[in-house]
Amino acid sequence: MSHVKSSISTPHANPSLSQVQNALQALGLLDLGLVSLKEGLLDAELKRLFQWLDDGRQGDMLYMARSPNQRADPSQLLPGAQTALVVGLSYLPREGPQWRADEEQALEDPRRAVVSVYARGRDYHKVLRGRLGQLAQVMAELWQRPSSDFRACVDSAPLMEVALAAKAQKGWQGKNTLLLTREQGSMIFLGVLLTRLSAEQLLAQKGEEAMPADVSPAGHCGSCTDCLVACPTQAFTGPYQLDARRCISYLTIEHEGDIEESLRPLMGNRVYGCDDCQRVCPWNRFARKATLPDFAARHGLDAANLVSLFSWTEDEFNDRHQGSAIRRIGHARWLRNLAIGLGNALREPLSNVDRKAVRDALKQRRGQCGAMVNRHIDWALAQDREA
Ligand code: B12
Ligand code: SF4
Ligand code: SF4
Repeated sequence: MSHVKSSISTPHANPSLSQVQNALQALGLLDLGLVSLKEGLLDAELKRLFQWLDDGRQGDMLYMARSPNQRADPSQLLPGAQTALVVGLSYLPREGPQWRADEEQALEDPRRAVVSVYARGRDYHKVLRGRLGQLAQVMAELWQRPSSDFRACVDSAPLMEVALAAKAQKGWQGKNTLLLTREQGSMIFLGVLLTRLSAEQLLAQKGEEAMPADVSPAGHCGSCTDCLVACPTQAFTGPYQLDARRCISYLTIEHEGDIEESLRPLMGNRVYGCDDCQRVCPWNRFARKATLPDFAARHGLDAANLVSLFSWTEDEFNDRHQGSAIRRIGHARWLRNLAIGLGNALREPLSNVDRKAVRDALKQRRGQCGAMVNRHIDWALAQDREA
């Protein structure tokens, strides 16, 4: 925090957005722009959200169906909010091209367990919310406003972050439904700092421009459809249209019960989240490595194998995932996901040693961890092409 404060002068007679930009840089955050909030800003997106919910595409993410109107109305989160500052936080472990090659190799090895790259290190909610809190403090000091004039939102607040970020005009919503930028592709988390400061107050100096809120974002996907084609479970029903119920990210993280049998073989060795619709995106060739150390892989999660992760006891699971988003799914869902990966490994040509290790691991767990895990273990053993 001290280095952030020292990079700007506080308090300031005539604070301006460029000082905020300095603070963003010192905090390792990408400036994704500023949106002037006004009534009806997200009306078109709200309509589409209702359509999505009507179609049942949220599956059992009950929080998405709860008060949808609120998601399009930032003033419900911060009464009197006038402006939204949108930030990004990069989480890529390596530069774009190297990351893509490493992931492709891991996906092709049936023994490997592929955990989505965003979840291998510290929980981003904590990292990003902490940094937005520091940014709010800097701004409160600069403009001499109470901290209650700011509210940091990261993911879990009921707010349509991608839609809002697209309004800020430095990025666009891609056909994979994620926010992309020319500089960093989509390999960024999004955060929003709502403030009661107006755009006019923030843009005190000449040469700074507010984005008019009603301009619709021009995308740079062009005729590309790579993400739609690459999705292993065909979760996209069209460009910008995702049926979450088929998405591996939903199935492995959000969904509590059994995973539909027809989808299991399509999941391969993806055991927590999925990066395919981002890995293939041409814009992610330009994605840069994360600047913060927080997202570095823990406990070898960037090179783990299914059998070893499947052997973790519940205590080991809780200890090793302390401070990670993965802990929230709990040990049973973790084993469910890994059992599917192990079943898919048994469908592949494996050496005798590897095949035996997979079978033994599954049999050993059978009966230890509840009915749901057992059902997935039974399915996995039934996939053995050499049984
Ligand atoms: C629910 C949710 C999920 C669900 C549903 C995803 C979804 N696309 O809806 C599931 C569990 C599947 C999921 C998965 C992932 N998620 Co998620 N998720 C969210 C959450 C909480 C809400 C998203 C939402 O509002 N969905 C509702 C539907 C209706 O929104 P939508 O799909 O964007 O629909 C819009 C488009 O269809 C658009 N539209 C329709 N037609 C047209 C036509 C045109 C021309 C245009 C421009 C638009 C358009 O209108 C709709 C309304 O705006 C946000 C955080 C937040 N608070 O916003 C994070 C968030 C979107 N997720 C994030 C991430 C990182 C992921 C994963 C990559 C994680 C992973 N590696 O496994 C995957 C990616 C899957 C994917 N391709 O979306 C990040 C994305 C960052 C970024 N760069 O955009 C967010 C923003 C969290 C964060 N704070 O960083 N997620
Ligand atoms: S995250 Fe994976 S499963 Fe989900 S839409 Fe993207 S490619 Fe498909
Ligand atoms: S893969 Fe192509 S269509 Fe999909 S988001 Fe990237 S540029 Fe857009």
